Amino acid sequence: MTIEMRATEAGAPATTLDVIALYRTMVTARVTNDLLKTRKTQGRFPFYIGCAGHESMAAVVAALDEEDWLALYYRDLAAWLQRTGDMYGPLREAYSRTTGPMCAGRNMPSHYSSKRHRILPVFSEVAALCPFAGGVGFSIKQHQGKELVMCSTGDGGSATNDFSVLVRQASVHQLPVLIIIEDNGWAITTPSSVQWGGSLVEWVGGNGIYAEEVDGSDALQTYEATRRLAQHIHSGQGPAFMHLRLGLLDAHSSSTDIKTYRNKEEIELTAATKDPVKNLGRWLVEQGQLASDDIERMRKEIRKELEQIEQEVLQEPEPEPERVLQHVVYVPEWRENTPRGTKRQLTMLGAINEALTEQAKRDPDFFVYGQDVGSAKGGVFGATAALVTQFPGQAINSPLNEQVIVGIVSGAGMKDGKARCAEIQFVDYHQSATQTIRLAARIPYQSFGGWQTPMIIRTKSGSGGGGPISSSSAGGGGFGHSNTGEQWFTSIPGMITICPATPFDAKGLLLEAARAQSPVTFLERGRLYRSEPPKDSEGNLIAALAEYWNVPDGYYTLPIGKARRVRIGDGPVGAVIVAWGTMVLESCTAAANINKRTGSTVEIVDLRSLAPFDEETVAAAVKEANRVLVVTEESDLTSFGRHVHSWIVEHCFYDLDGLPVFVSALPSPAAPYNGIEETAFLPSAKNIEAKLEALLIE
Ligand SMILES: Cc1ncc(C[n+]2csc(CCOP(=O)(O)OP(=O)(O)O)c2C)c(N)n1
Repeated sequence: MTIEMRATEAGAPATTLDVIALYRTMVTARVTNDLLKTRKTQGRFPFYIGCAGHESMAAVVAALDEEDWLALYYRDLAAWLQRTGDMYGPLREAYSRTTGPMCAGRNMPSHYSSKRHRILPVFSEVAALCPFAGGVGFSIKQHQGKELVMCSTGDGGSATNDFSVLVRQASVHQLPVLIIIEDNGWAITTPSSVQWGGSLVEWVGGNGIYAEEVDGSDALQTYEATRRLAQHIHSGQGPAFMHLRLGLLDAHSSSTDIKTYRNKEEIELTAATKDPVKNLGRWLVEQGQLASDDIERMRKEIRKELEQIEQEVLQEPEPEPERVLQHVVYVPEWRENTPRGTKRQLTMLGAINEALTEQAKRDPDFFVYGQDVGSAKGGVFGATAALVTQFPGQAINSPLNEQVIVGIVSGAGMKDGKARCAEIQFVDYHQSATQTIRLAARIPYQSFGGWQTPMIIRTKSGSGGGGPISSSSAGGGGFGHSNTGEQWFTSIPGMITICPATPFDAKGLLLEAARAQSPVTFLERGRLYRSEPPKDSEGNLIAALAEYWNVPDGYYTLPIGKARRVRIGDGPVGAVIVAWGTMVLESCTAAANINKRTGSTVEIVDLRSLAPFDEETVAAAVKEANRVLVVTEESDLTSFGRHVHSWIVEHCFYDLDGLPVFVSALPSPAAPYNGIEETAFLPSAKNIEAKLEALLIE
């Protein structure tokens, strides 16, 4: 049966809905739900979370176009079925089969995901997909696409930061986003009255987003409302919001006992009045479109079909243990390329400016998004100044919200597989975006390679500004401006972390980062932004490193995961220093001083790339020198430097003459503001020289 749906807004086209097909999808969702619930109770798999009461989401999807993107949540089985028609998928994921279309059996069931069907990968973290959905909407708008992105979450989800982030992204940038709160009255045992004060429609509406409350127990009303809101978006009037009132017909999940928090009367009333499947079935019978028998027959047919599907699925393979490390991280395969451009001496800031404009030249979709980056100053440090001049429109100002920034950039990257760049002014401030960053790095693993999240996060890190520690006074960054960052990012599986020491490396590595399919954190040391090449304590240039201040014109890339070896002196190597960022300069100064005083040759291994780090080069250098120092600007707590130190002990033990020496900042929160304390806190050439000297005479 098809029915003409009214055009409820001027200019909105009337549409035809096959109501019986919609009803069948809703029944399929309910029957699948009941089967999986039973199988979980029978102990056939560990967990199930259901959709009963939320089946009208099939009507939402029916009202959208196939090209529209979906950011669902775990109750949206009906939406999955409506979009994909795939009855196998939910069973394959429940039984953890490698054939699972969402995550190949790697994640819990009900985590809907399909690149082919434009369904973004659902997280267990409630509403965590919201900021990514904003990024997809941003990209649609940038490309002047005709589609929209629909993002749904529960009433509990409406209280999350992620939800507020999406509201802000959508309203500030007027994105083609339809946000739906599926309000079933409960967040596990907490009633929705605890999630917001006043009216949700007014709350969201106050952001300039058109908002409506809709009865989700009525699938046809839900369909009509979705058409209306989609039309609002398509006509260029900005984002829309639906507060969809539903009833939850089951317990929260297979781990919850409904009777412990809901009373019998309320459960019965909900079942009697808010069941969208029953309500639509009743309406079809009243309309004479179906007989009561038809409904029962349909249910049985579907159950039989599902049981057959289940038998097939049970023959399909479960994961082998060997695949556990597959799809953790995608490090781009470096393509040999020789920089041909004329070399000029540049600062690291100059090199970064050039990398960003080179990337914009190659990819018109590339942009940098962050606070102040679109101003003539080019962000607080001027890293995007050239982009602003040469490619206006590709350096875009964001609101002061790091999660908004990361969501926009990662969502846009997921949509078309191309990296854009987020600028976080100081690495300390990434902290409000931590969840989104970590999840972006998890997406390829969770979806078993179904999705990639290319994205560069550029951020100023390390103490203060103004030149290497040994050649300048205090950086003065103080708290909030001087954390190093590697301790936060190198611990994220799936994240690539880079920390260049020289302008040449900064440009080549930043351009290579844009080729990565995994997120890259690019730690720019504030002290190195305008730094001169390093000098020894008598003011002589250290030529072995200084050459990397000469930067070629044009495009070139350098490999991620490869360290650089810098040798100070001509004789056999007496010790090797493993360092990165500012500490490479400090280490070179220390090594040059030692070489001058004692004649000893010292090698510096500049890791450049921290995750992954170049284990092969570190091992080879240790084998040659037998004595090693690890130097890090991080506080002496659990840190990346400690990890490298421990790795050397574990893997190079028999090549060592003694315990590797560890040099770091002190175990306090970050570099204090005043110069005296800051100098006491940070490692510098002086400390390194003293440790090096002791090690060499050991
Ligand atoms: C960020 C986060 N906090 C807590 C949880 C644990 N948790 C899982 S579901 C849930 C309730 C979600 O309620 P709601 O958004 O209303 O959706 P419903 O399950 O009621 O459909 C909670 C607290 C989680 N998964 N994520």
